[in-house]
Amino acid sequence: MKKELLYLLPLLPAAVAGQGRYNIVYIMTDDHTAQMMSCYDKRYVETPNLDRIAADGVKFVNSYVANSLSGPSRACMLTGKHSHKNGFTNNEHGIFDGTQQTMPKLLQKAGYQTAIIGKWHLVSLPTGFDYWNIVPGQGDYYNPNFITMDNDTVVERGYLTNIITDKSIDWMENQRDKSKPFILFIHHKACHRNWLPEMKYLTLYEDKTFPLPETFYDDYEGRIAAQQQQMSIARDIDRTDDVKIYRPGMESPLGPTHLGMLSRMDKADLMRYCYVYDSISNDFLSRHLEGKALAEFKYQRYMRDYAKVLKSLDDNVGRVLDYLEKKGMLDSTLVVYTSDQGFYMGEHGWFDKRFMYEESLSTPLVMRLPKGLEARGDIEEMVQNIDYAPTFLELAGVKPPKDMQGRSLVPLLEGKHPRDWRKSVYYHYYEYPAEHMVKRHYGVRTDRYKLIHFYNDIDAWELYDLKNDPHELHNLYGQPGMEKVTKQMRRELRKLQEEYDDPIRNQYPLD
Ligand code: SGN
Ligand code: CA
Repeated sequence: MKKELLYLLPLLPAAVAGQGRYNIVYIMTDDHTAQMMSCYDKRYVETPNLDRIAADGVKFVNSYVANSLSGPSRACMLTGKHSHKNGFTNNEHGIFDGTQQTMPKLLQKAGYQTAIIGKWHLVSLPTGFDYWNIVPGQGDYYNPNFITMDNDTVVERGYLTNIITDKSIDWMENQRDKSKPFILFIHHKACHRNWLPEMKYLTLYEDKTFPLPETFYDDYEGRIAAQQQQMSIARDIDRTDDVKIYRPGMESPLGPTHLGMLSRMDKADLMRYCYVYDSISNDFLSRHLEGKALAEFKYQRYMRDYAKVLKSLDDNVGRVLDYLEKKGMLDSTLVVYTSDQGFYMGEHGWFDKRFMYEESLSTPLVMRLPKGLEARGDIEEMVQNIDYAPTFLELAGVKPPKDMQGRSLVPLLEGKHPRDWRKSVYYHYYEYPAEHMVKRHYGVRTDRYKLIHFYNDIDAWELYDLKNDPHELHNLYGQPGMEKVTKQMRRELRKLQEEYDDPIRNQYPLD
């Protein structure tokens, strides 16, 4: 018997060990945040299909990323390692070293069929997959390009979220080797900027007014890095590409300075798009909004378009669940839904992510569990995207290699609560100077406190008491009375930097 299979036997629940190994369907979206998922937060939208996953399984309520940006997050997921170990620290200069050890490669070796469809964003071409079909870079919503395994670029007709799902179902139904267990990565562009809706949802949410988050008018007092960002809805969101305001007939998609991102649309769809967005622009131009009224107008446009894009995503997750149900595969398949990071929906006045504050450090994570994994409901333990690789390996009966830095979530999925579970998470963000101008920083979060150090061309510390200040408005670093907590948090940070072997600790030693 193969070594990998021997490892499997004592680990897997008896029912499953008898039937063969679990399949894994891993659905990852882009920039989808827990505030916009009704099983986490009921204020804004309904996401019935995403909620179905949690209802039949578990919802992680303390789920975090290691580096809140697309490429880095994907690299953490594939390798089970923090950015400084997998080498992909930022989108702007990163090329993923595809020769390194990854979870799909190890699963492949253990007899799994591996496939990835959709956004890849790691610059080098995928390795470790029996099948891949990816979009270049960020991908396009309308009539998108796809890169095939022969490295050809092909235009596909339609709306990206639907196409990725069609391809995923087709792979499961017609292309895979059905004698083997499989892992399928379904990676959506939704809900990434610029938020372009599917035709059937052009007017959805247009009559809805979204409540402003409490911190929309944050003044960033005591937070130097936050004062210097460029991701404010009031100031930085793009008037044409994001807010979709233009002078119809002059700057409109049909006029002389047409919006590049719409250039892929079919003519008939473009006419329908203009019919809706011309009237929004005309209405806006007639109102001459300023100050808060203008900021709030932009916020409503942002929320509506984001919510439209999300609606198509939710429908398509429902299609995958229906397919698995129809084929009788749910009992043998772990379905994971997550995002590459969280996002600001107007909190602190922002869109985008990157900061170690709660909205973008967190990421939604729900799992529909197959037969044999008994946990249900909310899981409170702190988990991180470096944990996915060891989890999938353990479920496949493969021993996670020692150099993986994440920890398998399988005990949590079995309903256990290991007493030695991590008490804090480590975070490190690198992409600066760059779009949105978020300073480089690293930090630690425990269940109560968060300590952040912004570094490079700045040297600023922040400390938050998440219990008394959940919105992170009051920086307590250096405040009288916080000496003991500061010392403990610095010690925790040093411990994690040593454990994860982050070389930044040599540049900024901690006492
Ligand atoms: C693009 C976006 C940014 C976004 C980055 C990274 N600008 O550059 O707003 O922060 O992607 O996003 S856009 O005008 O081109 O849309 S990530 O999720 O891929 O990391
Ligand atoms: Ca993203």
